[in-house]
Amino acid sequence: MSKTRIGIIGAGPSGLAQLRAFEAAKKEGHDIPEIVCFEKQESWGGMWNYTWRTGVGKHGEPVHGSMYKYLWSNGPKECLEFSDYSFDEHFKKPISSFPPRPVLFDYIQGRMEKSDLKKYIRFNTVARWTDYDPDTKKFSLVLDDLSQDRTYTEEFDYLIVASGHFSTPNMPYFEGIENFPGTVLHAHDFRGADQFKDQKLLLIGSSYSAEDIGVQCYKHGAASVTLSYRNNPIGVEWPEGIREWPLVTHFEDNKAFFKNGASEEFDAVILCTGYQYKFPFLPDALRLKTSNNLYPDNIYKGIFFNALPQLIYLGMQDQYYTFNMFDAQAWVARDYMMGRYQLPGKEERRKDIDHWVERNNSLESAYEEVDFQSDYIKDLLELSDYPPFNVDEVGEMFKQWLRDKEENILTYRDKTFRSVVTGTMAAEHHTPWMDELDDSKERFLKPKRKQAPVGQPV
Ligand code: FAD
Ligand code: NA7
Repeated sequence: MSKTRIGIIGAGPSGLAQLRAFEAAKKEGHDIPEIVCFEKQESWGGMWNYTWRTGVGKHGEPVHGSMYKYLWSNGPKECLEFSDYSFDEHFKKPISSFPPRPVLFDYIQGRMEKSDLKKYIRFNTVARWTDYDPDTKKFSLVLDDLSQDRTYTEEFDYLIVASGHFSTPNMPYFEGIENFPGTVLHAHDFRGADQFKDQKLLLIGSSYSAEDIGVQCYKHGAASVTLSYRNNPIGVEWPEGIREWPLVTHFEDNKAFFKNGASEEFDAVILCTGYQYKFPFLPDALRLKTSNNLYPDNIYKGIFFNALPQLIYLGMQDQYYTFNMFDAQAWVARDYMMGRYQLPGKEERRKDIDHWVERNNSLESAYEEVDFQSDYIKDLLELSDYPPFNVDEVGEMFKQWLRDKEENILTYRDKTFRSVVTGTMAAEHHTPWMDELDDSKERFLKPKRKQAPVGQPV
C-alpha cells in the first residue's frame, strides 16, 4: 500500500510547527507519512522572514511579508515560547522579554535546524489550485515551481493550509484620498519608520498595526502621529506627539477631516485597516470564509474544515497566543492524520464549533479574550502529547501585559516575565526600549555593561 501523502502550504511558523510535530513522532519511533511543504518564498519563517520588497517579489508573486524594520515583539516572548524548545536552550542565557524580529526569527530557525527539517520543504513553489475528488478521497494540488517556471500537479490524502492571514491588505476607500499629494500606503507595505522622520502622519485603524507603527514612528522621529479609529479607540494615555481621533470622513488635498469636526494637514497616510483572508488556491467550497477573530466558524477545534476534515487549517485565529498555539494545533492535526486521534461525527463537531463561536461572540474585553484563547489552548493540549505548559500562568502574563500597556505604551517592552517552560526570569535589556534604535541581533545580545565604581571610567 502506498504511503499516506500530506501536503503543507506555507513554511511560516504554522507550517513549520506541522513539520516539527511529525519529526517528534518520528523521533519516538513512529512511521510517519510522506510530507511535502510548499513555500512560495525562497526561505522559511513566513512573516518573520523580513523582506525589503513591496508589491511583487522576484518571481512576480504578491509579496507575502508585512513585517517591518524595528519591529520588537508586541507581546512577552514567554507567552509564545515553544514548550519543546526553550529560549534558554536556544540562546544559552536569559534574554529580555520583548526581543526584536531578527532575534525571534533566529529562535524559530534554531528549532528547525536542530531537527533538519529543511529537507521537507520545496521553496520558490506556490500552491496555485486545489481539486478534491470525493471518489478517490484525494486532493490534487497544482503547483508552480517559480525558479524553473514549471507547473505540475501532485496528489495528497491530507492538505494543510498554513498560508497565514496577515498578508492581503484590507484597503477601505475614503473620499478624496485619491488626491492626497503625499504617501498613502497600507501597513502591509510599511517597511520601517525612517522615511517618515519629521513628517505629520495619519494612521487609520485602532488595533496592533496602528498602535505599533504609530509608536515606532514617534520613537524614530515623526513630527506628529494622529491615529483615527472607526469603533473603539486604543484608548491608552498617549505621550505628547501622539493623539487619537474618531474616523476620517474625507480628504481635501493634504487635509483630512474627522468625525469630531476637526481637520488637519498631513504628509502621509498609513492604512492600518487589517487584512483579508485570501486563499486563491482553494475552490469556493473549501475556502475558509471569516473575518479576523478568535474562533473562525466552520473549523472544528479551530483546525479541521467541518465539511471535509482532511482539509486542515493552521493559525487562522486572531492571535494572542502564536507559536505555542500553532504547535498545539499541529500536534492534534498530526495525530488525526496518523490515526491516533479520532474525530467525532459531523453533527457533534458542529455543536462543538457552535459552542465556541457563541462564547467568542459574547466576549466583552481583551481580558476575556485572553481567557477564551487560553481555554482554547487547554482544550487542544488535552488532545495530544504536545509538552503541556502552564496555560493559566501564560494567561496571567498576557493580562499583566495588557495592564502594562495601559499604564505606559512607551515602556511596556522594558518589563520582564518568567518562563513557564524553564522557570527562568527574563533579563533586563541593556537599554530602555525607547532609547534603543538598533534592532539587530548582535546589538540585542550584547551583554549589559557593568556599572563602573564611582569615579572610574566605564
Ligand atoms: P505566516 O507567517 O504568514 O506564514 C505563511 C507562509 O505561507 C508564508 O511563508 C507564505 O509565503 C506562505 N504562502 C502563502 N501562500 C502560499 C502559497 N499559495 N503557496 C506557497 N506558500 C504560500 N506574532 C507574534 O507572536 N509577535 C509579534 O510581535 C507579531 N508581530 C507581527 C507583526 C506583523 C506586522 C504581522 C503581520 C504579524 C505579526 N505577528 C506577531 C503574527 C504573525 O502572523 C505570527 O507570528 C506568525 O507569523 C503566523 O504564522 P503563519 O505560519 O500562520 O503565517
Ligand atoms: P486587525 O487587528 O485585524 O485590526 C484591523 C483594524 O482596522 C481595526 O482597528 C479595525 O477597526 C480597522 N478597520 C478595518 N476596516 C476599517 C475601515 N473601513 N475603516 C476604519 N478602520 C477600519 O489588524 P492589524 O493589522 O492591526 O493586526 C494584524 C496583525 O498584525 C496582528 O496580529 C499583529 O500581530 C500584527 P474596528 O476595530 O473593526 O473598528
